[in-house]
Amino acid sequence: MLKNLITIYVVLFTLVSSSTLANNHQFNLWVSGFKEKAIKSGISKSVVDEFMSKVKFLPKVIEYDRYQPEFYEDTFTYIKKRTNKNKIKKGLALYKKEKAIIDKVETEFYVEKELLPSLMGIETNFGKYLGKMDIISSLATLSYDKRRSDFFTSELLILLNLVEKKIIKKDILYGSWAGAFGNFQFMPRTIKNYAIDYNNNKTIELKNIEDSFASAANYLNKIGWKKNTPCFVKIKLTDNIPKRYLNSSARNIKNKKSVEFFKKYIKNSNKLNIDNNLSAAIITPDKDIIPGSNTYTPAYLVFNNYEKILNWNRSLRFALAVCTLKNELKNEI
Ligand SMILES: [Ca+2]
Repeated sequence: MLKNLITIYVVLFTLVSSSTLANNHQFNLWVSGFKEKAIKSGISKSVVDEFMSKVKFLPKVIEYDRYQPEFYEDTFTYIKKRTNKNKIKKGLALYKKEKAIIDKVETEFYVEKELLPSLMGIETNFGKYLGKMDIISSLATLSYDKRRSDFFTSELLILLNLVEKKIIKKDILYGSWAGAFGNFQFMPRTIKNYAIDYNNNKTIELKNIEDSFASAANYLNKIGWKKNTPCFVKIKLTDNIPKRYLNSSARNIKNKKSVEFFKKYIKNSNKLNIDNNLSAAIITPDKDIIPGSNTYTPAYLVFNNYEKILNWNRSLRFALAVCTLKNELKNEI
């Protein structure tokens, strides 16, 4: 019996380690191909060699990619966890501490002063969880993986380019498992398109308050955030709402109509204090995701600004949490 068990163990161990070896071999082949591609795209050989010779396949990154807990949490739990009293207190403390820069950025980029602390609070718990992954290896692992290879390959090329041009410093490339970086978790393309060296020291530091707040505000402004217009309102739907109006995917918010149009499907709609002409959509974030959930509850009427937060992170719950915290902070500031 013991002998059999040992044999099984040895066979399993051999299988596992040979598959790891095969995986590493395949990954190294991918790295060689990527290096050629990067050099052809105009990145210098010295930068490519420096960064891609140390790169590692990170099995954990693939695990995280396949399991994203927010998909399994119901909306109520998700929002409650992330916008509790402690969060509000920390958001207020951050605002008080950085009032000068936050007020300056508010005026310059037309974003409400409570918006940036809310985003930072939900993204990284006010800078507490910036991620400790080597993001070159994270991006390489996800580029090598088949699921979203093209997307991550181009993110990795952009990152190497930013390092080569010394726009970001090479010794601070630690972030989330998906390659996002800094107080607001910018992906390389977002850094390239929207990040700002606000304190004028010739480098963009996304863990620094001045650069990260101005960069986040610039990003929101450029993608069309409208200051002092609503993000969402919670509603109760009537039973006769046609199913086509219910959005449960963050990929593409469909069937937008005016607030006035939707009022016939909303209980107590006379109490809604929202401009009738605003373009809106209905989301029911638990539908299709939480087993056995009631299709119509919870339901929210969402507006332009809500979709801007989705640009940031394609999760219906994430955007609801950001706007909920924003409302809470607005009441206190
Ligand atoms: Ca700077």
